[in-house]
Amino acid sequence: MDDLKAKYLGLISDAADEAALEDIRVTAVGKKGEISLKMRELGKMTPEERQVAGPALNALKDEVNSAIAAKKAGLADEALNERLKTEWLDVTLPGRGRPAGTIHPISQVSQEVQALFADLGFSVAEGPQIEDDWHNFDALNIPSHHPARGEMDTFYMHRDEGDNRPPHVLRTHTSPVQIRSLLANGAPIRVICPGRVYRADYDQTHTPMFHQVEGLAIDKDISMANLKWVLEEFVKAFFEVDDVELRFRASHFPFTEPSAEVDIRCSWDNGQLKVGEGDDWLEILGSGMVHPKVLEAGGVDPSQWQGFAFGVGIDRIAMLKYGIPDLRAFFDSDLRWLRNYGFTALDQPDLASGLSR
Ligand code: 2NM
Repeated sequence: MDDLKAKYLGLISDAADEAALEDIRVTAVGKKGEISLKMRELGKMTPEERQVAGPALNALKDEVNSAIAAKKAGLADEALNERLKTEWLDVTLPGRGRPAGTIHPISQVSQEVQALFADLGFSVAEGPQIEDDWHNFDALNIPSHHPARGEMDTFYMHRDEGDNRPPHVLRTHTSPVQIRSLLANGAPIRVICPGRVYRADYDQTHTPMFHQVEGLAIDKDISMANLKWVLEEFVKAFFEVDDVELRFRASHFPFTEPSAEVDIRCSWDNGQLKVGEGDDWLEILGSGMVHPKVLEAGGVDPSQWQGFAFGVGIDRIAMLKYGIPDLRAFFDSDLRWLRNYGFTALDQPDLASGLSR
């Protein structure tokens, strides 16, 4: 027994790797191993012999098994240490940069606008892109004979013959989200609604899907003067200039009265836009005082509350701010274009450090 023990413990201690250990295990305590065969012979012994040999063999088997386990753990540690010696990494080295994706200019500008209006106390609301015609049209004082309702501009969801459910449309603006916000929260309210909108129009300057942000501010005494100030702050912060001049041109929208289209003073210098100076005017948004019927549709009493609303095209102001010439390239997913006009994911816009950097 002592010879067996010395032999196997020696072999185990000298084993070079896990495979050698496994060989030793099979030879010693495997089914047909030397120690296992000895245990089988217990049956042929006298009871007295067996009482001595049995426990001794069991102890030997246990000892061999634990020696193998200990050696195995030792080998694993050694192997790990060897690997660590060759596979080390200096985590204090500066990053190498990676071929990361970029933030699309539309996402960037949308976040810039949200950061900027958050600073003015506006919250952000989102809503469904498929709307019922009440939220998209009726609630916004767009009667059924209005041209905007015509099949030309609006994508209607399919209805089977005889399906008389109210029509659903791809929303043509984000105003229905403001109706939903009014119905959910009531007045006073300050909210902007960014998102995708859809119109059946496709040429140099129109895509059937584009992006809008609309703003709404309702309180007891909000006037056009507040609208003008908010829009000035918006334009100054967005285009990162100290001064702007706005021009309000009387206009017409069904959901506002009075309504105004807003231009900003600018100049074009070698195709490069300069905001705030020059002899040109650039139309950038539509606005007005929310129509009493729209307030009513939003569950707000127009004899108590009033306020302004405006709508801006995100794609358009993105092109203007970042000098992007072709609208349709926005939606081509061309990697070269995305790398050129995209933004790094690490620069989230905030007012303190400058919106775009
Ligand atoms: C515009 C122009 C003028 C507008 C109106 C509303 C609502 F829902 F409050 F009535 N939201 N946005 C609005 C007003 C949008 O876009 C050119």
